[in-house]
Amino acid sequence: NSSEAINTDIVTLPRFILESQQQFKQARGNLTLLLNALQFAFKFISQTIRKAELVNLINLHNSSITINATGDVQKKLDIISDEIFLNAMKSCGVVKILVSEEQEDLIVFQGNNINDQTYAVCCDPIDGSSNLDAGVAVGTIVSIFKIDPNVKDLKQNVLRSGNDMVAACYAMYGASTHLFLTFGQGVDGFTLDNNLGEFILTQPNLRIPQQRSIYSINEGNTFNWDPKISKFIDLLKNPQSEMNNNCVPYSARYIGSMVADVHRTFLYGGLFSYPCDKKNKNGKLRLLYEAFPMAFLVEQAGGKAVNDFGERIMDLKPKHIHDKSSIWLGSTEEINKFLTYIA
Ligand code: AHM
Ligand code: MG
Repeated sequence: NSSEAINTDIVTLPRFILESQQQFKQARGNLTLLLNALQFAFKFISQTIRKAELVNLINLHNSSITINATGDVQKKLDIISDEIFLNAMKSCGVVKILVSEEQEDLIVFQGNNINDQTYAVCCDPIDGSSNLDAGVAVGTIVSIFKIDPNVKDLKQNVLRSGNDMVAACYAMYGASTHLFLTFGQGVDGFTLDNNLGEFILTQPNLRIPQQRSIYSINEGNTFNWDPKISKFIDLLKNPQSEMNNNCVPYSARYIGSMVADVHRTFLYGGLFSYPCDKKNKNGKLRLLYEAFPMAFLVEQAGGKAVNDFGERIMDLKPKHIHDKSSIWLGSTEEINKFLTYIA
C-alpha cells in the first residue's frame, strides 16, 4: 500500500513556527514574520549558489566575476547573497537593525511603525566563501536580538552579551540545504525539500554527542599559535596522552567553512576551534554573526562554546559590530578537556 510509505503529515518550517509561537500568549506574530523572511532568503541563496556553479563553469571558470548575457559584470555570490538577505529583512517589516559581514556599518530600516520593528538581526550571508568555487558546503549564519525601545543609541541593541539573543540559526548549502534553529529551547533541524520548496523538520530536538575524538582546526597556523595551543593539539594526536581515554589518536577534519565544520560537529561530535594566532590576535571569527549564534546553538544542543581563555562565548560582549573572538566549541567532554588543560 503506497499510502503507507508516504508520510502525509510532515512538519514544515511554517507549521513548526506557528505551533511553537502559539504557546506564547503575548506573541504578536513578529517573530513568525521574521522567520518567514529568513527562510525565504535561505531558499533564494541556496538556489542562487546551485545555479551559479553551472553558470560559472559555462563562463570559462572565471567564477568570482562573470559576464552575463547582457554584458553586465555579474556580482560575486557573497554580494548577491547579502542583497537577498538585506531585501528580505527590509521587506518583512519587523526588523529595525541589520548587521552584515558584508557591510561596514549597521543598517537601520525606516519603518512605518516603529512598534512593529522589534528585531535586530546580525548575519554572515555566505560564510566559507573561499570554498564556493570548489562546490564545497557554505552557509548563512544569523543571530537575532530584540530591540529595546528604551535604548536611544541603536547600535547598543546589538553590542550586547550573547545571552541576550532570542534566536539563532544557520543554513548550510551542501548536498542538501539544512537549517538548524534555536529559540533557546533546544535545537531543531530542517532539510529543504526542493520539490515542495519547504524546509521539513528532520531532526527534532537535536543533541550533540557528548564525546568524539575529532578535532577541527586550521593546523597550517601551528607556527603562529601560542605554544600552549600546539601542545594541546599534540596531546590529542598522541594515543598515549591523558587526553585519549581510548588510546586512539584523534582524527583531523577541517573543511574551512565554519558552518560545515560545525554542522559535522553537531552530528558526529568532536571539537571545532579557531584560536588566536600571531596574525589574528583576537581570532578570526566574528562574535555577532559567527561565534554568538553557533555558541547559542551548540549550548542548546547540550554542547559547550568557550574562547582561548575558557570564558563562555555567550558571556562576551562586543565593543564594535565586527569584533572577533577565538572559539572552541563542540562536545561537552571535548571542550572540558580543553578547559582542564588551560586551567
Ligand atoms: P568568511 O566569513 O570570510 O567566509 O570567513 C570565515 C571562514 C569560516 O567559515 C572558517 O571557519 C574560517 O573562515 C576558515 O579560515 P581559514 O581559511 O583561515 O582556516
Ligand atoms: Mg564568515
